[in-house]
Amino acid sequence: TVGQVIKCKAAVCWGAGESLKIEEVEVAPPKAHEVRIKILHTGICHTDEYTRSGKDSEGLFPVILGHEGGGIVESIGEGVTSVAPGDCVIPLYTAECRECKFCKSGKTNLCGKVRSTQGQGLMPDSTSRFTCRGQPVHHFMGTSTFSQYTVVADVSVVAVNKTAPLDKVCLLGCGITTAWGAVVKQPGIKDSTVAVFGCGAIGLGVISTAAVVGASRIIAVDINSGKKDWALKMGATEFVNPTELPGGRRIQDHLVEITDGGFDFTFDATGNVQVMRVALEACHKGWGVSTIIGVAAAGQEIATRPFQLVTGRTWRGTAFGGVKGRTELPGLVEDYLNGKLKIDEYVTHHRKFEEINEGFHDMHRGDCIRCVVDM
Ligand code: NAD
Ligand code: AHE
Ligand code: ZN
Repeated sequence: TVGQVIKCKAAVCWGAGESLKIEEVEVAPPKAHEVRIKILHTGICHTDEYTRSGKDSEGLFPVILGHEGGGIVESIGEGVTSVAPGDCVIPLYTAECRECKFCKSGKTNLCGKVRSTQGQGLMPDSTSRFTCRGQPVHHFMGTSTFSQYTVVADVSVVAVNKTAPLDKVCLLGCGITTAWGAVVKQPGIKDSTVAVFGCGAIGLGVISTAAVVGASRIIAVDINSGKKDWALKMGATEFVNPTELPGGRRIQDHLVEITDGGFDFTFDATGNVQVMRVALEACHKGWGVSTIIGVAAAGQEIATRPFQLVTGRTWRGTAFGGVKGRTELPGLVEDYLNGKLKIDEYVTHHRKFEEINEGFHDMHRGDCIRCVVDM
């Protein structure tokens, strides 16, 4: 198949709000500095649903979604040296070129090399490698893992230990890494109080990592009380459902009261801008730091009284947990293999590729942490 167009199945989303359709697609061979990957497994992240539903201001259609995949390199284009055919790989929606201003700054994991074409749903040469029913189909987040074969930039993929089970470590492509990084790259969590809003895979990962790092108190907040057992199992010390507070009490008032002034650290893992405000206002005066992980719909904006910041609270955010994928993911895979990082616990559902839309429904039902799709 090297150098040839591959025909395979992919889940195509033809328009905002539509279900995915399993279609036969043509996947062109990788050009220079590109890698074609046979995807074996992919998670479904809330961000895939966000873009499918039409809430993403960068959303483009038709598109092949998916950014939490694992696979095997099928072939490489000219000039690719970082991975080879047969390698076990994880596609990276946050590239790492090691040459751009961002990568060289030492201050961020965001990379500038392919981000603008990635945002246009295209490869770095501004064209697509996917064709369906005679028309080009957009790439998504530089990964498009809802296809049996995908093409990514060489800066957007990392080889990991060949013995790693891809149906588990695929989750390092987004959810688990994001949560892990959001905590370990934030100094001072040890012996501190932490609140986590939203107990999906991201929030639970934050809870789990905060517990490992040694937070003294971890309060999980979710409107679904079914998440209580999950949160406690992952290391939360308490659980609060804001909709069950007596007399319609405001959640931020309740949290500030039970923590003698608020938290050292809070995290939003809901994507709801009202919750982001609550998370900021639940921080302790003088030093509390609130991190936004959740992704908000197009047109949504955050608000608070500037006085909240004047009086020493910090509002920040993180993408992919601040993790540099090519440098750090192989180590996270080793941590998983050595029993130091939880992944299995998050996989509550498995779906065959043909049932991928059911996987999206699973996500909405509230008892699903992650659904892994077997390609
Ligand atoms: P999820 O849908 O599995 O979990 C969200 C949780 O939030 C659910 O348990 C839900 O009950 C809870 N929730 C919803 N509204 C709430 C409210 N008002 N108060 C408290 N809890 C509420 O989603 P996920 O896959 O865990 O992703 C969480 C968010 O993180 C999404 O917005 C996703 O797009 C975003 N995300 C961001 C990054 C990043 O790099 N910044 C990476 C991955 C995911
Ligand atoms: N396209 C959206 C923003 C989406 C967004 O913030 N994505 C996160 C990753 S979510 C993974 O599940 C991210 O990494 N953002 C940084 C980046 O470069 O995209 C919008 O609002 O336009
Ligand atoms: Zn994601």
